[in-house]
Amino acid sequence: MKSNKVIVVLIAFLVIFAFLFYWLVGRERVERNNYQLVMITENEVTWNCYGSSWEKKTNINDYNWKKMDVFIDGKYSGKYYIYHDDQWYLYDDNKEAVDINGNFLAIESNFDVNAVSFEMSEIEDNEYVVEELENKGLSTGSQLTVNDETKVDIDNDGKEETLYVISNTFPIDFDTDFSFSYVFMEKDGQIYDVFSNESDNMYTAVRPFINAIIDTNNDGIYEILISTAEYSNQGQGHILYEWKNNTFQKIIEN
Ligand SMILES: [Ca+2]
Ligand SMILES: [Ca+2]
Repeated sequence: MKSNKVIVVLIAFLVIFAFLFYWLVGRERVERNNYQLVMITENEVTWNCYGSSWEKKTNINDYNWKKMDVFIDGKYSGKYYIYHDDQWYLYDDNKEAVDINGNFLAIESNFDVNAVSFEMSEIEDNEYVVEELENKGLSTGSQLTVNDETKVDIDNDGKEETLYVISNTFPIDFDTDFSFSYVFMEKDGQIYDVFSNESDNMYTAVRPFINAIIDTNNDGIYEILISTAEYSNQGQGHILYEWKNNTFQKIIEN
């Protein structure tokens, strides 16, 4: 009887040890192997995602002549061969050049990536814009140069959230000594900030836009890629956010 008990205890220990070993060492490896994704934006940097860990790669020429899923201005455009020289170029199956009119995003993955084909439209109801401006201590009568929204079920709960982009950057017909840009989400009557940029100098201010709404890790929750344009239009920045614990968190940026 006694030796039976010892065997049971030993087996229990082995099971617990195997479970802990998998949890600490194997799980990450399994995750890395499960979902892999490469995301290429207009910068000369690619983002590679293995499970939940992201890496930046600068060897962009490795992707030359790879066939990838291409999105232009948030809309799925098709599978094209991509090629980088002084900028990114696209080619179809006959190796004919395809124009890129808009913001380019290319994706390669070992799973079926769920991305939203979305369109921005002018904000219909000002209620949450007024609330956001008040939250930021700004005049609710502030003139805007960007005033866009789109509706998406970001958190996969069956109800659409609204994503707002507002900005007073790069004005043509008015002056301002304070530039601001905010991207925020309204969910169940609450505002959640995604991106904000404020500047006293209009030449350093940046204007954001929603570049992609895409589930990069296949967990059913969409991530949001915010890209930013600088006044000079020379540079672009990119930040990927995830909705986690009721807040937007940066995953990776460049
Ligand atoms: Ca929702
Ligand atoms: Ca996700």
